[in-house]
Amino acid sequence: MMESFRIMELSKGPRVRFSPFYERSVEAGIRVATVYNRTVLPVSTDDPKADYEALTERVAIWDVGCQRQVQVHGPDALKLCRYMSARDLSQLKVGVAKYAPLCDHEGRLINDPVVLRVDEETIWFSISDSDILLWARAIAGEGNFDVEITEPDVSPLAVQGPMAAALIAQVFGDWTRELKFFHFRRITHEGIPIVICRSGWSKQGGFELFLEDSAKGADLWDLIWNAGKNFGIRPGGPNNVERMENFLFSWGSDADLECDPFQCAIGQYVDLGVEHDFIGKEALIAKRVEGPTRELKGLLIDGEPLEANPAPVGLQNPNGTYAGETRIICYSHKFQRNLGLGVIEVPNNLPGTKLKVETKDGWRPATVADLPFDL
Ligand code: THG
Repeated sequence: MMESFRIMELSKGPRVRFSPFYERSVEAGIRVATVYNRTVLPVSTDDPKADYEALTERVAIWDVGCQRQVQVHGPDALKLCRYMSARDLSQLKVGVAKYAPLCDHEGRLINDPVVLRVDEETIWFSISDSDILLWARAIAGEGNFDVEITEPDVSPLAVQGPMAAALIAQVFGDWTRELKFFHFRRITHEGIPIVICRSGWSKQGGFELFLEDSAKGADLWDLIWNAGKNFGIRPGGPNNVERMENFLFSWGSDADLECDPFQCAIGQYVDLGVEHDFIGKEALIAKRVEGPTRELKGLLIDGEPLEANPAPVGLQNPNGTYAGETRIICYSHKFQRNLGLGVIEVPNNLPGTKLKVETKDGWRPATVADLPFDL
């Protein structure tokens, strides 16, 4: 069980938001939560191993209403989004999504949203945990883009796991089986407006249901939950063990604010060859030429299973000199060993390099590995 606090009650004020699925999540057994985009994000039940098994063997339902949408609407919507993104969005079609790094002018990664083209003049940035509403408004204002930027009433609910496709087909119809990865359709089902997208923060396959009316949160949850009983559905949250085993990047967790997308191991989503300008382009080209001074790598940590620790701890050479920072640690059920992600100083980042990682019971030997782990 991950370290957590049990403290006072959270007040239902404007500073911490609750998603439309929050109450159902708690009723279904969620006991640990964090905060993401100023919204409570359910993390796990009181049995994280069972959460992992449901995700990897059956189907899991997650309240990811904290994945807020920044809506860019207007004649210049695509032009602005293309200027904000280090991945080329020029060809983004209606009904298609793309994972896109956003950088600042120095090439630092400031967010890594899923970008959905909802219609010709409407694009959603489904953001990670930093304020892109303010950023987008500043960029649009400075550049005189003809757009309106808002946070619409949209809350994603994730359905992930090997049985997710069968469950979603049972609820919404067989057409959902034909949806390709990162493609979506906007529908109204039993009076509930949703965007159904084949996506989600796991490599188990699944869907995200972007609810477009927060008054219908319990209705949508119940539809999936009731149909899911036959599939052994279980509540959970974005799962750090599964996503570390298969490597999906977590902004705000896996790297600090100075890292660029190459250092974060998501450089394959950066398009430097485009003709148009985008924020950070010049800096990223220079960084590409110079090469990184440190980068995110996997760590195989020796010894008995470690308690999950999603917080930065030490990383050293065997002789005790600084080698970088361990960003997150977990015990992998699949590989039956401890895994870590670390931002590691060159040249200690070479696969096979022996290092040591700080844990509660002292320093443990560890070996650097490429991402995704190939074990
Ligand atoms: N779904 C939605 N919004 C999100 C997330 C999500 N916003 C916050 C956070 N997660 C953003 N981070 C990621 C990281 C990885 C992926 C999606 C969001 C992802 N990557 C795929 C991969 O690496 O295989 C696909 C990338 C691609 O081919 O384009 O899915 O989970 N709505």
